[in-house]
Amino acid sequence: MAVTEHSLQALRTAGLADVDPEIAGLLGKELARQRSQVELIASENFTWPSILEAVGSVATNKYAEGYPGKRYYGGCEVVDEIETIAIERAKRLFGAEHANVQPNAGSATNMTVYMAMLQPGDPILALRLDHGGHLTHGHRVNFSGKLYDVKHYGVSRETMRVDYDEVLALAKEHRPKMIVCGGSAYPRTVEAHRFREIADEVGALLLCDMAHFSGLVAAGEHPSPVPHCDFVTSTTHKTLAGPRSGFVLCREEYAAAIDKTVFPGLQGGPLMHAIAAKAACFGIAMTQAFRDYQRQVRANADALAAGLIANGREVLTGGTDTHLVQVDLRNARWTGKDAEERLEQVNMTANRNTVPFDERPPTVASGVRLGTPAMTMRGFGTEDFTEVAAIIADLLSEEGGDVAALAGRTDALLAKHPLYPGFQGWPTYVTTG
Ligand code: DSN
Repeated sequence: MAVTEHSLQALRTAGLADVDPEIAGLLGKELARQRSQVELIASENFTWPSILEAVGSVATNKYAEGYPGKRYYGGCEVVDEIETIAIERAKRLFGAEHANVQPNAGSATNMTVYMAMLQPGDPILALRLDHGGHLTHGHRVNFSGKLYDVKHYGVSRETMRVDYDEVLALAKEHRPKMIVCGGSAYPRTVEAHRFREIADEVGALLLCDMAHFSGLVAAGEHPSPVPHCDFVTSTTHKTLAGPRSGFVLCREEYAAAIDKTVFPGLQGGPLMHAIAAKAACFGIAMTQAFRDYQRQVRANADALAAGLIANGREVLTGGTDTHLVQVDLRNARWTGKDAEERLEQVNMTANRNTVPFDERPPTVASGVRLGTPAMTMRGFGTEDFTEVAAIIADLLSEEGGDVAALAGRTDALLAKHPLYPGFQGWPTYVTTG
């Protein structure tokens, strides 16, 4: 299907459905998909409609290479105000000395910190990916693993939690220039103060990647890493519930190095529409409603973990301190891949994930990672998550449950909590045909 032919004059005011029914149709289909599935991917969320408006705003038109008051383009006076508000809100929300709100994604935030402070070949110590870390924490297939000399710490086989004595021993052995804490599949509190002690003992810089739990930090539901770390990186679209993007916080002494690395070091023109949305996201995160939302994210994660355990499934570490729960399938009939596929059959979306000491490859994996941010945004409470847990537990039992009946129970939950009611899936600027 081609784009519909319009005159140049008509194109200047036509809306998406009129110009490109194929893409508009697919966006409508994506909205329908989001509405029809229990979204349990721990790194996803349903952002506020106000954020979708900012992302779809005219700020996308503006080039603004540089920083507020120091741009390489004219006409930046309004976007300067927007970016300044975003910076000030980020600093206030997290109690940080400096914020750079230009990084476009989480990977870019970690790349920024490494490139600002390290030389290729410098030693880093970070959490292994298969124990809950992240690709950008030095995995061999990622730039971080190729450019730097990365050693990894893991979790203890007994507790499945970070073993701080092991981190200290590895730090003493490898003398890293930077220690990285945080990750994307670690369900327990990241104890940044303990990493600080270790970093101080070996003279290392400390970076916390709080991309997953920054919303909990903003709301006081997870201890803040900011006072303990030289650098804190995050995305804005996970628990923080904002646009798909990233930001870096750091101590004032590193501000100039970080800013210079983001621009001109790594990026060109910042995405000003995303920065407008980040400003709004940080503003919302300062409100009581946001704190209520995060408290519910936490309560729902506890209910999910407890429900799975009560129904006979194994959960890594026996629970969670965050928004995510790792189902441990090493002793189950089903692999992580099976679980992901079976969840789809009952209208639930999640991702297979390796668990520590997994004997299966990541493409199969022995775990499935579940998160509560998205469905909490949709209105799910603890009773709903107890039901989600019961459905998943049955589905992943030895017998596998009655898939059609379980899908019916999922649909009943979804019907109770509509997503984006009355919304077409994107902001519209066209008021007449
Ligand atoms: N890919 C993200 C996640 O799912 O956790 C992290 O970048």
